[in-house]
Amino acid sequence: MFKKILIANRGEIALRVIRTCKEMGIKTVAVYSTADKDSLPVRFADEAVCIGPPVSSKSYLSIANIIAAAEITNADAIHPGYGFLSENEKFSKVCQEHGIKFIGALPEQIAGMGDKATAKATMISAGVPCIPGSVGLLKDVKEAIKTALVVKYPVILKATAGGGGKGMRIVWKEEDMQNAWDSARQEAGAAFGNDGIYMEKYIEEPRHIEIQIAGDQFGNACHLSERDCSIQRRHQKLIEETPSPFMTEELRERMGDAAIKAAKAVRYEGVGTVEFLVDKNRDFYFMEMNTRIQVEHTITEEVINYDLIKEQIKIAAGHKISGKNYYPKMHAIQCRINAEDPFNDFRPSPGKITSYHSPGGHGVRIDTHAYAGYVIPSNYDSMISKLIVTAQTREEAILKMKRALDEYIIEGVKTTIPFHQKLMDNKDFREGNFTTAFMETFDYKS
Ligand code: MV4
Repeated sequence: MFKKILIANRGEIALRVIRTCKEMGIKTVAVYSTADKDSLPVRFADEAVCIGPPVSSKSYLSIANIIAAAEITNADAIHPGYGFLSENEKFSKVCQEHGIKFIGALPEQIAGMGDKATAKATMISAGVPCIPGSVGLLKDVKEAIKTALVVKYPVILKATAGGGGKGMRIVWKEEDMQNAWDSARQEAGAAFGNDGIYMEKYIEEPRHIEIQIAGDQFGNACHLSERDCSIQRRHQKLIEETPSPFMTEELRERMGDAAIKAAKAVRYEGVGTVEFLVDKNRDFYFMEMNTRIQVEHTITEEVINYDLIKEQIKIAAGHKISGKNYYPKMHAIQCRINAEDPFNDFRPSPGKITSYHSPGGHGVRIDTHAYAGYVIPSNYDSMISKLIVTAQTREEAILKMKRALDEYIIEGVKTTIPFHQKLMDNKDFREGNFTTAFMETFDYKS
């Protein structure tokens, strides 16, 4: 087992990883930018190293600074958390070259999954259902128009380097193809330095359901059931739950099998997520594979009663997994509490938390680095806390979430708590009747 892990991240996930390391008897190194010098991960880690100024490119994204911190502290592994360098091929490679275990995917797996057209080709070969569309990249708008005649409108153009909706255009009719093509290409080129575009049939009002997977260094893989992440706004998830209210035992078996196929096709090591779009007929299609621990891993932990960070560390250290799948025994919901003003276009609201009281009681979990007096820096994302509730049924989980939200006091900054309170009372949400289009019509302001 590792003796010392450096956590190349900040905020709640840095604290989350430190907690598990402590329970496993592993020493920890926090790295921090000057904006985070008074943060809880810095306080609770065994050692802390400043890696630069607030701007991420010079601290949490600086491979040289982080590797230097690992060398001087003698860390034998690095946990990247999510975001930042967690899916950076070069970082995974540099760790390898320095004899430091990267607790995440291998460089070739990151590259193979990061390029979406390549990922899709791999999944088609492995027998994982994919959305009908172009075979690989399109070379010009003429080919796009020709392909769309076969795929049939509406179609969607996607940037191969994309994710998060950048360089994506829905095209409803041939007349709109030229403009969509030009703008998708230009946006992708500017954002990723790669303007490769492929095409798919556009699936209208799908659900976003992802399967948690784990694989070990011996080729074993299993799934840990699903999370429903359909409720998003501008590709930012707002709430996640498991089991999905749309799930059936039969669909879970089929999606679980497909996710395991996906994991085995790339000999996946560690924990990861296979994202699917699910249409109204419960047909599902591979969308992306995430080679990191995700923000929403918590709800899976609650319903299968397992520490996924511990699992991740054990797999990285060479432990075998049993290969059996995990099924939810409870219902868990996570609300992302962001320092944003939901009544003002979710505008970020950084600043000092002047007063703080978090809910508690049976079935309530809070993952946060926030406290009274904490100043939320404006340099990073606006998530300040994850409120997770677990209960026997979905109905009870919603009632518990309402109760917990009512107890949650955060003053000094605007938060998404009032939004979540409205959501818990929404009829469609309560009935489990929602798709990725939910936020387009949800009137939470009245
Ligand atoms: C799609 C789609 C419909 N049809 N692909 C959005 C982010 C990127 N990773 C893929 N996305 C989508 N791909 C086809 N063929 C709809 C979306 C999509 C979406 C997907 C998941 C969650 C929220 C979404 C919001 C808008 C669009």
